[in-house]
Amino acid sequence: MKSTEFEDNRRNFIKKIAVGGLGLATLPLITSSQKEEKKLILPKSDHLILDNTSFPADFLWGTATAAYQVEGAYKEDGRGLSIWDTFSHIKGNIKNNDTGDVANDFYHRYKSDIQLMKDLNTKIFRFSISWSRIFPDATGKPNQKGIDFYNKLVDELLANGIQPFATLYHWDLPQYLQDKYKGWESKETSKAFGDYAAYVARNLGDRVKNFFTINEFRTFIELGYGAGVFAPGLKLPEEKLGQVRHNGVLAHGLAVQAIRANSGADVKVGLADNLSIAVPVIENEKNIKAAKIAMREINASYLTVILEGKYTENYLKSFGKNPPKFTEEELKIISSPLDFVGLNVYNPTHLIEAADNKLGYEVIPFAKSFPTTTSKWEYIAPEALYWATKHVKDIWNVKEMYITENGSSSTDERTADNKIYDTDRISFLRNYLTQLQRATSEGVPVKGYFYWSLMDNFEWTSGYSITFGLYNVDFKTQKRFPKLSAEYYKEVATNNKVM
Ligand code: PNW
Repeated sequence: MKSTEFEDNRRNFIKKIAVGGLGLATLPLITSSQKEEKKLILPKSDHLILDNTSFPADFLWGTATAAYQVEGAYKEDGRGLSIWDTFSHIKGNIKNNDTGDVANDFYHRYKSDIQLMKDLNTKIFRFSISWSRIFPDATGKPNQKGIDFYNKLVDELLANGIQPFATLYHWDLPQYLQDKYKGWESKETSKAFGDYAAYVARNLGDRVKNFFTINEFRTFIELGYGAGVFAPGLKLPEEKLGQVRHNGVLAHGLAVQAIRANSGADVKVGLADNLSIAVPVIENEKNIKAAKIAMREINASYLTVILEGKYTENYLKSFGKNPPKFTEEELKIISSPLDFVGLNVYNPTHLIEAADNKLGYEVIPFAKSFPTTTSKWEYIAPEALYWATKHVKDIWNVKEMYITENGSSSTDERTADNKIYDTDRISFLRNYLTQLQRATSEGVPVKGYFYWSLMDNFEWTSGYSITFGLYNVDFKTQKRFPKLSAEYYKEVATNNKVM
């Protein structure tokens, strides 16, 4: 087709839309009769929701943070240093040479920040525990003041009607483990993680009923030990990375067992994984099938081995002569049964089309013009939330899930009268939550959603320049300002609906 013809067709198309020539009959909209049909085919149950906005009655709404990103107080009350302290203090590693030394000063301001959670009408909060507050040095002796901080935090949350969900590892490895064992390159670190998990479960398990072992293997391993842009800043070759990944999932399994052995039967445990998400580029049957095949392969090193207890053949073959070293016994530990799976979902990682090749699928590239948030990796594609949860249910038959993170980074300008009209974040949320509602309305067992993040915070290598919060933070004064999205999210949490 000549470009002029293309232009003509385009113009006609636009004209047709303008005059209403392309009506409902030709556009793939859900008509009211289809909606009726959807209502009729759903079995009757209290848990199934029969409209296009509501969530199940017991659905939980919350927000999330992580220790190094908000706590600050990096030398207080006997806290040891972590690899993120070391990494952020090296000039040039972080935008504007920002560090988490003070961050949001959550260590001292947790009480007023819990009031912000309350103002949002949220009932769950996901935070992480700083390993080096609890075990600050290589002696293995716990630091009472470290655990005391989390005791106070948990008590204050419960007193305010908010259930604590604790993550044990959100990337701030004690520096002495990096120095002594090369961190995650060694199984000694996996074992140390198990011991730390046991201690935390013994001390908090009477009040914290939900634990996540590890947050986002892919990010801290591939970026920290592979690309060298996250702490500890290493660029290991693929065969060594294979071992790091294995040691990471082994640590998860050891922690699951340690938590079970050191707390009551009412304590639940899972992980928070940013799984790779295969989205069928066109939602037809053959692409959906291909995307399911792709899911197992693209998550081979983390979620697949955790939920299946084995690495896929293709994954092991990819190492040639140097596959990671592991035993059958370790695979059993890694795949210890979980109570729930937490999913961090921001964007699809793979757009998939069915293909007549060995794999059965092909990866379609993202268009250069694909929209993103202010984080250039964050493609705006709400359907990622639907497919992530749907695949995890269909492939691995997971019975309970949480969205442990989802959120948008925006420009967030504050007006002269301290208002932040983050309308892009509201649009992001409305669209992503619509896709989550689509999943729950089909019976995908998602129990709750944690918005990332309660407030702007130390966004790793981007320092304070990238903001995901519902609350804006003036880091000079530590004042918090609700964004318009905070108002939006409160409405969602209050009405249990997409608004
Ligand atoms: C996640 N990437 O990190 C983390 O769990 C949070 O700590 C973080 O603040 C949040 O998402 C927003 O970034 C990621 O470069 C960091 O693809 C980087 C990437 C993905 C996730």
